Amino acid sequence: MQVLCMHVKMKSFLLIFFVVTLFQFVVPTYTAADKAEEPSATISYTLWLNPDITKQESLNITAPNGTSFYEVMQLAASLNPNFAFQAREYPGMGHYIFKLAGQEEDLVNNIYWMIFKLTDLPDPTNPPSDDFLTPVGVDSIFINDKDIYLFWYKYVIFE
Ligand code: B12
Repeated sequence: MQVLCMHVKMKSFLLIFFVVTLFQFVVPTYTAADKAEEPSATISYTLWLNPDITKQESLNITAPNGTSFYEVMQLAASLNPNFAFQAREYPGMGHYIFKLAGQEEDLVNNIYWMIFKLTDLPDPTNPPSDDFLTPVGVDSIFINDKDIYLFWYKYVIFE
Protein backbone atom coordinates (compact mmCIF):
# COMPACT_ATOMS: atom_id res chain seq x y z
CA MET A 1 0.00 0.00 0.00
CA GLN A 2 2.82 2.37 1.05
CA VAL A 3 4.80 1.49 -2.11
CA LEU A 4 1.75 2.18 -4.30
CA CYS A 5 1.21 5.53 -2.60
CA MET A 6 4.87 6.48 -3.18
CA HIS A 7 4.50 5.48 -6.82
CA VAL A 8 1.47 7.75 -7.29
CA LYS A 9 3.27 10.64 -5.54
CA MET A 10 6.31 10.16 -7.75
CA LYS A 11 4.12 10.12 -10.89
CA SER A 12 2.31 13.30 -9.87
CA PHE A 13 5.64 14.98 -9.07
CA LEU A 14 7.04 14.05 -12.50
CA LEU A 15 3.83 15.26 -14.19
CA ILE A 16 3.96 18.63 -12.40
CA PHE A 17 7.69 18.95 -13.17
CA PHE A 18 7.03 18.21 -16.86
CA VAL A 19 4.16 20.75 -17.10
CA VAL A 20 6.15 23.50 -15.33
CA THR A 21 9.18 22.92 -17.57
CA LEU A 22 7.03 22.94 -20.71
CA PHE A 23 5.22 26.11 -19.60
CA GLN A 24 8.52 27.93 -19.17
CA PHE A 25 9.47 27.15 -22.77
CA VAL A 26 6.10 28.07 -24.24
CA VAL A 27 5.48 31.29 -22.28
CA PRO A 28 8.73 33.16 -21.62
CA THR A 29 8.32 35.44 -18.63
CA TYR A 30 8.86 39.15 -19.20
CA THR A 31 9.62 40.75 -15.86
CA ALA A 32 10.13 44.36 -14.86
CA ALA A 33 13.83 43.51 -14.49
CA ASP A 34 13.96 42.47 -18.17
CA LYS A 35 12.25 45.68 -19.12
CA ALA A 36 14.79 47.74 -17.18
CA GLU A 37 17.56 46.02 -19.12
CA GLU A 38 15.98 46.84 -22.51
CA PRO A 39 18.71 48.70 -24.44
CA SER A 40 18.02 52.40 -24.31
CA ALA A 41 19.34 55.30 -26.32
CA THR A 42 20.09 58.77 -25.03
CA ILE A 43 20.00 61.31 -27.82
CA SER A 44 20.56 65.03 -28.08
CA TYR A 45 17.72 67.07 -29.60
CA THR A 46 18.22 70.76 -30.38
CA LEU A 47 15.96 73.41 -31.91
CA TRP A 48 17.33 76.42 -33.75
CA LEU A 49 14.38 78.76 -33.62
CA ASN A 50 15.30 81.24 -36.34
CA PRO A 51 17.36 81.21 -39.52
CA ASP A 52 20.13 83.35 -37.95
CA ILE A 53 20.38 81.02 -34.95
CA THR A 54 20.08 83.55 -32.16
CA LYS A 55 17.67 81.40 -30.16
CA GLN A 56 18.05 77.74 -29.37
CA GLU A 57 16.71 75.07 -27.07
CA SER A 58 18.18 71.64 -26.24
CA LEU A 59 17.11 68.45 -24.55
CA ASN A 60 18.58 65.02 -23.92
CA ILE A 61 16.01 62.28 -24.34
CA THR A 62 16.27 58.64 -23.29
CA ALA A 63 14.02 56.10 -25.00
CA PRO A 64 14.29 52.48 -26.15
CA ASN A 65 16.70 51.94 -29.03
CA GLY A 66 14.85 52.07 -32.33
CA THR A 67 12.16 54.52 -31.17
CA SER A 68 11.01 56.71 -34.06
CA PHE A 69 11.99 60.37 -34.02
CA TYR A 70 8.29 61.24 -34.18
CA GLU A 71 7.82 59.46 -30.82
CA VAL A 72 10.91 61.24 -29.45
CA MET A 73 9.31 64.56 -30.46
CA GLN A 74 6.12 63.61 -28.60
CA LEU A 75 8.18 62.73 -25.52
CA ALA A 76 10.13 66.01 -25.77
CA ALA A 77 6.88 67.98 -26.06
CA SER A 78 5.54 66.27 -22.94
CA LEU A 79 8.72 67.17 -21.02
CA ASN A 80 9.06 70.74 -22.27
CA PRO A 81 6.23 72.77 -23.87
CA ASN A 82 8.78 74.65 -26.02
CA PHE A 83 9.11 71.41 -28.00
CA ALA A 84 5.38 71.28 -28.83
CA PHE A 85 4.74 70.76 -32.55
CA GLN A 86 2.11 70.29 -35.22
CA ALA A 87 2.28 67.93 -38.16
CA ARG A 88 0.37 66.86 -41.25
CA GLU A 89 0.31 63.23 -42.33
CA TYR A 90 1.19 62.20 -45.89
CA PRO A 91 0.36 58.62 -46.91
CA GLY A 92 3.56 56.62 -47.31
CA MET A 93 5.88 59.32 -45.93
CA GLY A 94 4.44 59.91 -42.47
CA HIS A 95 4.40 63.20 -40.59
CA TYR A 96 5.53 66.52 -42.00
CA ILE A 97 6.31 69.10 -39.28
CA PHE A 98 4.96 72.52 -40.15
CA LYS A 99 4.99 74.13 -36.69
CA LEU A 100 7.47 73.68 -33.85
CA ALA A 101 8.19 75.73 -30.73
CA GLY A 102 5.42 78.15 -31.71
CA GLN A 103 7.06 78.91 -35.09
CA GLU A 104 5.00 78.05 -38.16
CA GLU A 105 6.61 77.53 -41.56
CA ASP A 106 6.62 80.65 -43.72
CA LEU A 107 5.67 79.84 -47.30
CA VAL A 108 6.09 83.44 -48.45
CA ASN A 109 9.70 83.73 -47.31
CA ASN A 110 10.53 80.02 -47.71
CA ILE A 111 11.42 79.28 -44.10
CA TYR A 112 10.77 75.68 -43.12
CA TRP A 113 11.56 73.23 -40.31
CA MET A 114 14.40 71.07 -41.59
CA ILE A 115 15.90 68.12 -39.70
CA PHE A 116 19.60 67.30 -39.52
CA LYS A 117 21.43 64.31 -38.09
CA LEU A 118 24.84 65.49 -36.92
CA THR A 119 28.10 63.92 -35.87
CA ASP A 120 28.90 66.64 -33.29
CA LEU A 121 26.74 68.84 -31.10
CA PRO A 122 25.26 71.70 -33.14
CA ASP A 123 27.39 74.84 -33.15
CA PRO A 124 25.67 78.10 -34.21
CA THR A 125 29.05 79.52 -35.27
CA ASN A 126 29.48 76.60 -37.67
CA PRO A 127 26.02 75.56 -38.97
CA PRO A 128 25.73 72.19 -40.73
CA SER A 129 25.59 71.96 -44.51
CA ASP A 130 22.64 70.32 -46.28
CA ASP A 131 24.74 67.14 -46.41
CA PHE A 132 23.50 66.52 -42.87
CA LEU A 133 19.78 66.70 -43.74
CA THR A 134 18.11 63.37 -43.03
CA PRO A 135 17.00 61.64 -46.25
CA VAL A 136 13.62 60.77 -44.69
CA GLY A 137 10.99 62.29 -42.41
CA VAL A 138 10.49 61.97 -38.65
CA ASP A 139 8.53 58.68 -38.76
CA SER A 140 11.33 56.91 -40.63
CA ILE A 141 14.20 58.07 -38.41
CA PHE A 142 14.94 55.51 -35.68
CA ILE A 143 17.20 56.51 -32.83
CA ASN A 144 20.41 54.95 -31.59
CA ASP A 145 22.42 55.83 -28.51
CA LYS A 146 24.38 59.12 -28.76
CA ASP A 147 22.57 60.31 -31.90
CA ILE A 148 22.49 64.08 -32.36
CA TYR A 149 19.46 65.72 -34.04
CA LEU A 150 18.79 69.33 -34.92
CA PHE A 151 15.54 70.86 -36.16
CA TRP A 152 16.40 74.23 -37.75
CA TYR A 153 13.83 76.82 -38.80
CA LYS A 154 15.77 77.54 -41.95
CA TYR A 155 15.65 79.50 -45.20
CA VAL A 156 15.31 77.07 -48.09
CA ILE A 157 16.49 78.02 -51.53
CA PHE A 158 14.60 76.18 -54.26
CA GLU A 159 16.67 75.60 -57.37
C1 B12 B 1 9.26 70.71 -52.03
C2 B12 B 1 9.76 69.66 -51.08
C3 B12 B 1 9.97 70.04 -49.76
C4 B12 B 1 9.61 71.42 -49.22
C5 B12 B 1 8.09 71.37 -48.83
C6 B12 B 1 7.48 72.74 -48.57
C7 B12 B 1 6.93 73.43 -49.78
N1 B12 B 1 6.08 74.37 -49.54
O1 B12 B 1 7.24 73.15 -50.90
C8 B12 B 1 10.59 71.51 -48.02
C9 B12 B 1 11.90 72.06 -48.51
C10 B12 B 1 10.12 72.28 -46.80
C11 B12 B 1 10.78 70.01 -47.69
C12 B12 B 1 11.16 69.56 -46.45
C13 B12 B 1 11.52 68.23 -46.22
N2 B12 B 1 11.58 67.24 -47.10
CO1 B12 B 1 10.92 67.39 -48.89
N3 B12 B 1 10.52 67.42 -50.73
C14 B12 B 1 10.04 68.34 -51.52
C15 B12 B 1 9.95 67.81 -52.95
C16 B12 B 1 11.17 68.34 -53.71
C17 B12 B 1 8.68 68.16 -53.73
C18 B12 B 1 7.35 67.93 -52.97
C19 B12 B 1 6.21 68.55 -53.80
O2 B12 B 1 6.08 69.75 -53.84
N4 B12 B 1 5.39 67.70 -54.44
C20 B12 B 1 4.32 68.17 -55.27
C21 B12 B 1 3.05 68.49 -54.44
C22 B12 B 1 1.89 68.96 -55.36
O3 B12 B 1 2.60 67.27 -53.79
P1 B12 B 1 2.33 67.27 -52.22
O4 B12 B 1 2.09 65.87 -51.76
O5 B12 B 1 1.31 68.28 -51.83
O6 B12 B 1 3.75 67.78 -51.64
C23 B12 B 1 3.90 68.05 -50.29
C24 B12 B 1 4.62 66.93 -49.54
O7 B12 B 1 5.59 66.34 -50.36
C25 B12 B 1 5.24 67.71 -48.37
N5 B12 B 1 6.58 67.24 -48.05
C26 B12 B 1 7.72 67.73 -48.55
N6 B12 B 1 8.77 67.08 -48.04
C27 B12 B 1 8.26 66.15 -47.19
C28 B12 B 1 8.91 65.20 -46.42
C29 B12 B 1 8.15 64.34 -45.63
C30 B12 B 1 8.86 63.30 -44.81
C31 B12 B 1 6.72 64.44 -45.62
C32 B12 B 1 5.91 63.53 -44.76
C33 B12 B 1 6.09 65.40 -46.42
C34 B12 B 1 6.86 66.24 -47.19
O8 B12 B 1 5.31 69.08 -48.77
C35 B12 B 1 4.87 69.20 -50.12
C36 B12 B 1 4.31 70.57 -50.36
O9 B12 B 1 3.21 70.81 -49.51
C37 B12 B 1 10.03 66.27 -52.68
C38 B12 B 1 10.66 65.45 -53.81
C39 B12 B 1 9.65 65.12 -54.88
N7 B12 B 1 10.04 65.33 -56.08
O10 B12 B 1 8.54 64.68 -54.55
C40 B12 B 1 10.86 66.21 -51.40
C41 B12 B 1 10.68 65.03 -50.45
C42 B12 B 1 9.21 64.71 -50.30
N8 B12 B 1 11.20 65.56 -49.19
C43 B12 B 1 11.86 64.70 -48.51
C44 B12 B 1 12.43 64.95 -47.23
C45 B12 B 1 13.27 63.86 -46.61
C46 B12 B 1 12.21 66.15 -46.55
C47 B12 B 1 12.69 66.50 -45.13
C48 B12 B 1 12.43 65.43 -44.09
C49 B12 B 1 14.21 66.85 -45.22
C50 B12 B 1 14.84 67.17 -43.88
N9 B12 B 1 15.81 66.36 -43.50
O11 B12 B 1 14.45 68.12 -43.22
C51 B12 B 1 11.92 67.83 -44.85
C52 B12 B 1 10.65 67.70 -44.01
C53 B12 B 1 10.95 67.99 -42.52
C54 B12 B 1 9.67 68.29 -41.78
N10 B12 B 1 9.44 69.58 -41.54
O12 B12 B 1 8.93 67.41 -41.41
C55 B12 B 1 11.94 63.37 -49.19
C56 B12 B 1 11.01 62.36 -48.51
C57 B12 B 1 11.59 60.97 -48.50
C58 B12 B 1 10.77 60.03 -47.66
N11 B12 B 1 10.30 58.98 -48.27
O13 B12 B 1 10.58 60.24 -46.49
C59 B12 B 1 11.57 63.75 -50.68
C60 B12 B 1 10.87 62.65 -51.45
C61 B12 B 1 12.90 64.15 -51.38
C62 B12 B 1 13.90 63.01 -51.44
N12 B12 B 1 13.87 62.14 -52.39
O14 B12 B 1 14.74 62.92 -50.59
N13 B12 B 1 10.55 69.27 -48.78
